[in-house]
Amino acid sequence: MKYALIFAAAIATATPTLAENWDMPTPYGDATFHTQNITQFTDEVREATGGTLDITVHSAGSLIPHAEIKGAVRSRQVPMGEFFLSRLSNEDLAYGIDSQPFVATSYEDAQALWDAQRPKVTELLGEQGLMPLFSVPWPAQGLYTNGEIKTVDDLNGLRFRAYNAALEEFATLAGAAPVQVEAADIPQAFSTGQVEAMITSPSTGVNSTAWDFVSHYSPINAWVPKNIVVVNKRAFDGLSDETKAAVLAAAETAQKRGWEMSAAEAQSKTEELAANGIVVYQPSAELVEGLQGIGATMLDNWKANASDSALSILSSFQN
Ligand code: PCA
Repeated sequence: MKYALIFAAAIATATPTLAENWDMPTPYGDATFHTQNITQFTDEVREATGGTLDITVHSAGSLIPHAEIKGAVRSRQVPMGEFFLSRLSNEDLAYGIDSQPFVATSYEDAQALWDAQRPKVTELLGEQGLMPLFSVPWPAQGLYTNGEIKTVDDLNGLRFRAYNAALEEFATLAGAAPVQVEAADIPQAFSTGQVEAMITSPSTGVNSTAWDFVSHYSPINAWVPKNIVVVNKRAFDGLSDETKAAVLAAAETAQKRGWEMSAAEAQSKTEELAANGIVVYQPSAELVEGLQGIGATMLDNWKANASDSALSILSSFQN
C-alpha cells in the first residue's frame, strides 16, 4: 500500500499534465448568483488549464450538506467548497462580524470590513489546512413578513427563519422564535407553517419565490454577510505551478465579478419582488430605532466574547 502511494505520487509529479477531477460542494441552488459565479469560475479554470483541472460544482447541498462542507474540505473528502462565512462564528467570532446588525450595511463598508477581516480569517482557516480563494457578499439583508411591520413589537411571537447564530440571537431579542432553515428549504418551511417571517437578501427572496408565502418586504439593510470559497491547502499544493496560477487568477476575477453581481441584484431582485406583488416599504423611524437597539445589544455581546484579534478587526474597520 505504502509503495503504491509512493508510486502514485511519483507518477503525479512526473506527469503534471495528468487531468485532475475535483468535486466542489456548494450550499445554494443553481439560480443563485453565487452559484452562477462559481460555475463561471470553474469554467475559467477548465479553460485556462486546458482541462487539466476539471472542477464539478455540486450545488444546493446535493453532495454535502451545508453544515458539513467546511469539515469535508478540511478532511480532504473534497478539495474545494463554498459556505456561508459567519456560520463559523461558533469557532471564532472573527468569522461572524459581517453578520452583526448595522456594523457594515453598504458595499463600501462591507469591502472595508472584509479588508480588515481577511487576514484573520486567512490565518484561522490556515490553521485548519484551508486557504480562502474568494469571498462574495449577499445583497444587504431585508425583512420579509405577512403584513407591514411597524415596530419591533410586531415581530413578537413570530416563528422566524434563521441561517446562523447571529440571526438566532436577533430573532430571540426581538421576541420571535428562531428556526434554523437552509435557503433551499425556505419555501417548504413557510408552506408547512414551520416559519412565518425571515431576514435575507432580495436574491434569496426571489430564488425562493417569497411572494408565494409573504406579502411585505422592507429593505432594512441590516448587514451584508458573505460566502467564502476555500481550497484544501494540500490539494492546492499538489497542483502544478501553472494550474495554481490559473486557479488564483480565476479566483481574483470571480471575487470582483461576484461583488458586481451582488450589487446589481440588490436592485434588480428588489424590483422583482415588487413586480411579483410583494409590497416593498421603507422601515419607519420607530422600527429602525428598535432594530438598531437589538444590534447594539448584539454587538455588546459580540465584544464581550470576542478574542483580542477579533476585536482588532472591528476597531481597524471603525477607524
Ligand atoms: N441568503 C442566504 C444567506 C444570506 C442570504 O442573503 C440565506 O438566506 O440562507
